[in-house]
Amino acid sequence: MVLRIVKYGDPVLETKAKPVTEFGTPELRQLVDDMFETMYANKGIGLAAPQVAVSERLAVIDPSAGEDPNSKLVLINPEILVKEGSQIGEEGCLSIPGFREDVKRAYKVRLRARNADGEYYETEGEELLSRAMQHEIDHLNGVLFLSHLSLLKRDLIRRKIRKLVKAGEWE
Ligand code: GNR
Ligand code: NI
Repeated sequence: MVLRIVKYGDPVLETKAKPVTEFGTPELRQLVDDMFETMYANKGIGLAAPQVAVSERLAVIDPSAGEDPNSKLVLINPEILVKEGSQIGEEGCLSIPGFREDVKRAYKVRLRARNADGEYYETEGEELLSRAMQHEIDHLNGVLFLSHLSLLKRDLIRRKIRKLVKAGEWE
């Protein structure tokens, strides 16, 4: 099932999500499936549970946007172990549609997470995958890419969104 993506302005996006405590349940598997379906339907490369109004530490990532079944990643209660280098690149967010800005991120990250069965695993990513991992883990901490912009850019985007809200063109 494709879920509704909440947009900037909804407090769930700026709330620190709670760890997942029950693994291997039908509910968790369904949520993971629905999150992949929602991400692909919106042509995203990542999606965090708070974006579908579920305040839990769970995100899905697929930098191939569905082209390569081997690139699907389920991150539950993820923790960044190591960050290396830096990169600057354009970033967007399905909860802030229509806005893209350059964001500085670590070039490479290594992280530890659990899968839907609760098994721990470690993985790493570079470039776009690393960027998506950092973007999704930010979501779990209630942080949006806007926080990484200058105050000036952030305020400009906030003002534009306020106009869209007034025009009834936001959510
Ligand atoms: O689809 C998405 N593309 C993207 C591009 C650069 C950096 C991060 C991302 S994640 C984003 C989908 C999204 O909002 N995930 O939370
Ligand atoms: Ni996002």
